[in-house]
Amino acid sequence: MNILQDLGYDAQLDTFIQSQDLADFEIGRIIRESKKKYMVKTQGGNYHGQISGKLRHEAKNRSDYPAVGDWVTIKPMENDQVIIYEILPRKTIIERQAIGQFGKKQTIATNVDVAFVMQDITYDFNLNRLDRLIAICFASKIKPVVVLTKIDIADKSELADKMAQINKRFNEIAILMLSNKSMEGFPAIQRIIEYGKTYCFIGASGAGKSTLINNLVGEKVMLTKTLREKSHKGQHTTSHRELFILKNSGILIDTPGMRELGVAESFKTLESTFEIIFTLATSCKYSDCTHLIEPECAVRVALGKNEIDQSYYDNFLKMKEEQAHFELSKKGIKDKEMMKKLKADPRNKKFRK
Ligand SMILES: Nc1nc2c(ncn2[C@@H]2O[C@H](COP(=O)(O)OP(=O)(O)OP(=O)(O)O)[C@@H](O)[C@H]2O)c(=O)[nH]1
Ligand SMILES: [Mg+2]
Ligand SMILES: [Zn+2]
Repeated sequence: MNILQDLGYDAQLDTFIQSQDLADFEIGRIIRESKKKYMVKTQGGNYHGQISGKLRHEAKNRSDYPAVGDWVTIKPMENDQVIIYEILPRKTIIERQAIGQFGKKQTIATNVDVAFVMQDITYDFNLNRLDRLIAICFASKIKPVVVLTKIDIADKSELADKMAQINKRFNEIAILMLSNKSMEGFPAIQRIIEYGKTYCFIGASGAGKSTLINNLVGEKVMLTKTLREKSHKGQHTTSHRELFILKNSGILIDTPGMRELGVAESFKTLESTFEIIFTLATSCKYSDCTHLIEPECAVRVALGKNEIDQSYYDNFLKMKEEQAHFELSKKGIKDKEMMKKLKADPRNKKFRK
């Protein structure tokens, strides 16, 4: 079997390569990236890739650097090192807005055919996040398949209720249910995966992306959350992107949970996600400023001057609300009266849109 074909090399790519003068180069696919360190797979094996000086000089944006899923031209060096010269045209790019940086995009993966949008159906269920993830797929012209995970620990009526909410919101999108524990729904996912096609797994941290990939590969190729399984600290288990080839089947790309799309599970998460707002907040007149109505609020001044994005600000408010709810529910405060009071407070007015 041809390794490049197992890796997803197809007719379109072949036509392009034949039309170019690439006789001096080998072709490979980026299978792993971690802080601009690359692993390239070629016909001959796996190599540590370094980008050429020319590629580095000509790179203006993050998207000009190789990403997992990219086909590249390379030349071998000593040992297991190669130089990466050029990124071949990308069929698709999954990218998202880099948070807090205008117009900056972050590449998640490239040459992806289908995105599995993973969503925990239990405590971390979040329709807005699902919205945002599906929007990313559509913006990237990649077909989304929603996978609702952990159905083994959800109760039946809860499951039905959430399915109804989802069906109301998204039509024409495939929605699957999965338990990585009982393996209910697993065969249906296996049946979707076709030889030579590339599938990227996206979704919040803890959704079960790496667990599913391990199950599909049939061995523990990715680390999954174990130790602090029950603490839901919003910490990430996967911190790099990596591609795996299934024997006689498709190609899978695991990605780290997307923090800014997730529920702010702790103040710390909120703080690191919205670093700019927290920095600005140190100049607000009131130390407990909510950045909604207070005078001399540095955040709203920055907003007025277009120094921060309206959507970034809105997202911050939304996530702050989610975080507040999360804190309350964590403390077991389900008192409806208190909720009402909270919502009646004009300072929380904007939180409810
Ligand atoms: N009960 C149950 N637990 C699951 C299921 N899927 C995953 N888990 C558990 O959920 C935790 C998180 O799973 P991971 O696969 O590490 O999640 P991830 O999406 O890769 O998270 P990041 O790498 O942080 O983005 C692990 O402890 C898994 O064992 C499921 O279907 N049912
Ligand atoms: Mg993971
Ligand atoms: Zn403020």
